Amino acid sequence: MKKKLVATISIIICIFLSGCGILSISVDKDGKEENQTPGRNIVIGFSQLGAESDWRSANTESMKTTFTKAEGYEFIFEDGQQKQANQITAIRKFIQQEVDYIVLAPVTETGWDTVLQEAKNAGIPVIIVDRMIDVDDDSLFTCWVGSNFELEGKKATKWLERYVEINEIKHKDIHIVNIQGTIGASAQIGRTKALRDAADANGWDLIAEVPGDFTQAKAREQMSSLLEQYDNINVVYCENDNEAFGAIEAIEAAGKVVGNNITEGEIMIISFDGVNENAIEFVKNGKIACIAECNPLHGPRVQAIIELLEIGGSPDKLSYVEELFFSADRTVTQLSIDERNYGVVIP
Ligand code: GZL
Repeated sequence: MKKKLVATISIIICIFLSGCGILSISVDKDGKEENQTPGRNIVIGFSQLGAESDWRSANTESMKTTFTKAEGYEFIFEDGQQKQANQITAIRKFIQQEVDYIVLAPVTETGWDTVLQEAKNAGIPVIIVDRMIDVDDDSLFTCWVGSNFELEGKKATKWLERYVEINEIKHKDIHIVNIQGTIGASAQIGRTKALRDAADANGWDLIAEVPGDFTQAKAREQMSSLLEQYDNINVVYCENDNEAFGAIEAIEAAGKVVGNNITEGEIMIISFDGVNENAIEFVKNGKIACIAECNPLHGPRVQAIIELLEIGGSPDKLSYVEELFFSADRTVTQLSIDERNYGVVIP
């Protein structure tokens, strides 16, 4: 009885408070009540580059689940569909809407100076996430948070160097192709540079570099074409997991074997991201030799930046995310899977 009485009284109080406009109770898409933080409504315009990969989906999910009404935010999301023109249009929309902050996940590094000058003229801070931008005046953005893509590539090429030495393979017998990400994206630039440098240093035969756009379909198409042109490929460097899935499909469709025993004629896959649970499973069962993690959970990182700005603080200009490395021969694999609470399983 007492519990019922307390419940009734608290409902009356909420109705009274909401009637006075002190506590606005909003209802979310599932009909669940979302009590908004009283007297706070930070408007954030997020220009996401697209939905090309599992990494991107996890990144978008992280932002959407962080910037909720209940936490005192109004989150405006625009999907650029992998086109810079769409992202520029979105930023101009945010300026018109007089948002408090613009968050940009840029599809490529260049071409942002004009629109970011417009945001600066409007007095709207711009936070860059994930890939980097290349602008003449770095006051056009407040700060950037993302990954060190060249380091990710170095982790992967260092692993391959060790694999070659342990298995007493001659470096010149490594015949590698690179299925690159979106050309001009920092992730592609850094990962490609790391491979080129390692191939030069070790004398690996870097047969070809082809754009895979970070998508499974494009990578499958490119891998099929490469297999028709070259019969000595023994390592495929995929600049994200979705490309690795596409390459594996193409290799198996061609009747070849994906695996880590290149001396037995298997074709080794090296990948990046580690978002998708299937990709991690592939590392465990040997279909993918190793994955350099690229962590997509930027929501809480951007939130910390915005909350710091809200109280007049100044965030670091560049913040790099700590990232793991997964390979079947490293105990870190199990540790990092247990710790991770995200991932998109392919149906
Ligand atoms: C990296 C990110 C890349 C991922 C891909 O931070 O920009 O774009 O590695 C994604 O999966 O498409």
